Parts: sequence; structure tokens; C-alpha cells
Amino acid sequence: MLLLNATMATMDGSPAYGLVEQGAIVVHGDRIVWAGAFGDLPAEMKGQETIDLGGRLVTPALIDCHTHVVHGGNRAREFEMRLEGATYEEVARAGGGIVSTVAATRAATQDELVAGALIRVDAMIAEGVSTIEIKSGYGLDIENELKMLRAAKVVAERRPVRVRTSYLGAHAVPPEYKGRADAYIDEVCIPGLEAAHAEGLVDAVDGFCEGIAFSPDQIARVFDKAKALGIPVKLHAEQLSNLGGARLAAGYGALSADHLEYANAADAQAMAKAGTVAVILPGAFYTLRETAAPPIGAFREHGVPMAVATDCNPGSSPMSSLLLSMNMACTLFRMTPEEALAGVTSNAARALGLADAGQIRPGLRADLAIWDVEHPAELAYRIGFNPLWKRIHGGVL
Ligand code: DI6
Ligand code: FE
Repeated sequence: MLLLNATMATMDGSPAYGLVEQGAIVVHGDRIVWAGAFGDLPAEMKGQETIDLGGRLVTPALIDCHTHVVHGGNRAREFEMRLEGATYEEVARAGGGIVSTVAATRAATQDELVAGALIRVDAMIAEGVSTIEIKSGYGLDIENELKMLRAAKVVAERRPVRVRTSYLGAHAVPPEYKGRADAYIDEVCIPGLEAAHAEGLVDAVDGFCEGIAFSPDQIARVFDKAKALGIPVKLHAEQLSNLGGARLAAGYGALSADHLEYANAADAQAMAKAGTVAVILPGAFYTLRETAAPPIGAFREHGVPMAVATDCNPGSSPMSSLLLSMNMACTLFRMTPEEALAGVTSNAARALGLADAGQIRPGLRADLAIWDVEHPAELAYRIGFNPLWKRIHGGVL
């Protein structure tokens, strides 16, 4: 397949989006085999199935590197409570919050979880998303954590989308372990990780390091097990307070540390040194009406790669639009539209440990999004508008 007359934002690390005007891309099987200016296209590449893009913008297909799309129920009632004045922490301590989604997730069958997730996944695909990270973390017992991860795998069988799974057993302390977080880690979280890994269900191990969840010491025990099993780690860190989660994650060479509203320059430095990606989640910041913004300036200064994701979950970020996340990252955090686009392409791939996606470059997967826009800044600029024209996933239009 030969794509002609493309304006390409290659996101290959060269300046200004790696923009190429009058570009061409040659796709063979599921790979990009050539990409560049049409004038440089080798003669033997011509004369195949050709699609004229009419000057439209082509970017790497988008990657949502932090989601909880598999979950039971919803928390619209809690949304109402917060509007009546309750804080997120008050709701959580009153038995609402994550724990109420745990009850709904446990009550759901695997098929019900898949069906619920597909509604949100379809919205993501419609915006040019090709790869989605999906976490467990609402089962909080071994069988239900496995059920969530199996449901995540089924999503990739039902739809043309790539799924990367993260085991988030250390998301919250379930009611039956109230006040016994250490016992939960030893008796459920770690054995659950072993079981999920044995079934091939774990691409990465995640945790929630926070006063309402788990301490750095408890997270470290989970990470030690991940390390022993050879699984990369990532962490929800510094979302509501600074407990040193980002530095802990960096110490384990984590793929990413996520949220980071309360992170500081020292955290940024540690992350830069470890190559840990900062995953910025403006949907949660917005929903919780948080006022502390992640230290974008420090990440920039220290060269920490920044990704942007939806955090799509029923509580703190009931958002499935990655385009809206980009807009929010710019307007709320003053990221540039180019940083926002790198955040959902090249840096999102890096946050998932994927070397074969997120850029337009020969050898990478032919996961492409074609947009009815003239300039890539338009993707972050409009609000609640989806200019996707077509999506190519693994070489298939
Ligand atoms: N931080 C979050 O924002 C989500 N999980 C987490 O650790 C919230 C999940 C929820 O409220 O259901
Ligand atoms: Fe999250």
C-alpha cells in the first residue's frame, strides 16, 4: 500500500513534529517499509495499491498508555456527592471510591466486563487509537484480578487494537483486608501476580503509592517480585501527596511514573536518570479539581520524556478521549501541542516499553492515523471535536 500526498508528522525526534510535506509512506504487511518526501520515493516502490491523502495529516496512530477501561459499574452517584461538597479522599474513606468499583467488578462476569470495556474502546479507536494499556486493580482478589486481565486480552481479540496489560493488584486495600494492607500484599497481591504471570497475562506491574492506598515499602515488595519475574514496573505516584513514589519507581528502572501532581525537581532528576517516562493525566486533575499541577518545567529541564493518557476510569477520570487529554495537557499544564502529540505517540510507546510503534519510520508497525486537519497543532487545539479521517492498524485500513 502506497500512501501519497501526505503531510506527515513523523514524531521521529526531529524538530517541529518531524514534519514532512508532500510525503509518501509505503506499507508492506503490518510494517512501514519506506517513509519520506514523495520526490525521494524509489521507483521500485511505485505502482502498488495507492491511496491519495489529498494533503491530509498523517501521524502515528495514538497510544493510550494508562487506562482502567475494564471495570464494572460506574460512579455517577459519587460524582454527585463530590458536587455536593465531599472530597475524593472523603468518598474513598466512606467506603466509596475505588472500593465501590471493586464490588461492581467482582459482581460482573468476564463477558460483562468485556462488553462494558468495548464501548469505551470503540470511542478510543474512533479517535485514531491503535494501542491501549489496560490495568487490573478492581478485582483485588486473585480470581477477580485474573478475570479483569483475561477480559483485557479478549478486548484485543474483538477489536483491531493492541492491548498491553498491567497488573495493578496494589491499587487499593479491599474491605476484607481493611487495616491489614501488609497481609493483603503478602496473601493476595503477590500470589496474584505470580498466578497472572504464569498465565501470560502481565506485561507490566503497577501500583498506587498513596496515603489511601499503599506505602513505598509495600510497593517495593511488589516490585521486588516483579523484578524476580523479569516484569517491568510502573507506578501511580505523587497524585495526592508526595510519598517518594516517583523516586522509588526510578530506583527500579520503571517504565513510567504516572500522575505526579505533587512531584518535585528532585523526583524529575531521578526519573531522568532512570529513563522513566512521566505520564501526565489531566483528566484526573480536572475531575478532582486538583490545584497542584505536575512539574512540567522540571520534566522539560531535566529531559524527562512526557506521555499523556486518559486514565479512563469510573472514579477520578471518566474520560475516554485521548484528544481531549491532549487539549487539557496544553491548557491546564502549558504543555505544547507538540509535547502533547509526542505524549500520545512516541513517548507513550516508550512508557509501554514498545520499540515498534509511536513514530512513522521504516521498520515500525504500520499503525497510522489520518486526520482532516492541515497542521498537527489542530489535534490538541479543538475541544470535543474528532477530525479522524481513517486509521490504519497493523497495515490494515
Ligand atoms: N489513581 C487514579 O486516579 C485512579 N486509580 C488511581 O490509583 C482512580 C481509580 C478510581 O477512583 O476508581
Ligand atoms: Fe490510573
